[in-house]
Amino acid sequence: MTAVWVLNGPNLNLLGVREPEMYGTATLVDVEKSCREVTDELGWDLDFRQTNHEGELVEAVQQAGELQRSGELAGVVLNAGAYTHTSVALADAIAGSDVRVIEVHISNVHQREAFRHHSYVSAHAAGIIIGLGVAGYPLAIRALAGLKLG
Ligand code: CA2
Repeated sequence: MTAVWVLNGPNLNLLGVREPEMYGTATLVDVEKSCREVTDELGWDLDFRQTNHEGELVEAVQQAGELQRSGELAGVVLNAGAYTHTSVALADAIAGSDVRVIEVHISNVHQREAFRHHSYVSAHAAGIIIGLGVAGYPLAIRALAGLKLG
């Protein structure tokens, strides 16, 4: 069965609990449900995770690359949170593992502080979905399905 991994970075466990004006009222559990609706429809397996630790994201990306090489993974939906703007290690992991990544951001980072305008992930992403709220997650899974077929 084809799998997709959805990886969430630091503080995304607070989704729906704090800052609803910026990130909306959906919780990460709600986001996982919306992703599972799409993977069920596609007949895919979903692995949905959140971590506050940079090294765990790096390791997950490396493992995802191995799984993709073995033909078992369509790719990764990645909201790396603030590590998007800081992590050369994460960028190196994506480039080094050659894993297919759709980068997602809930908020429109380009309407926010200048330090959020640069992403270390984007140069290595197959595509980017920014500013569509949590709807970006299931859309990113559909994008992976399109890329896999195409
Ligand atoms: O818009 C996004 O998805 C971000 O990746 C979210 C990150 C932020 O650092 C990026 O610049 C853009 C922050 C995730 C923290 O999420 C929270 C959710 C609710 C309350 C507090 C933080």
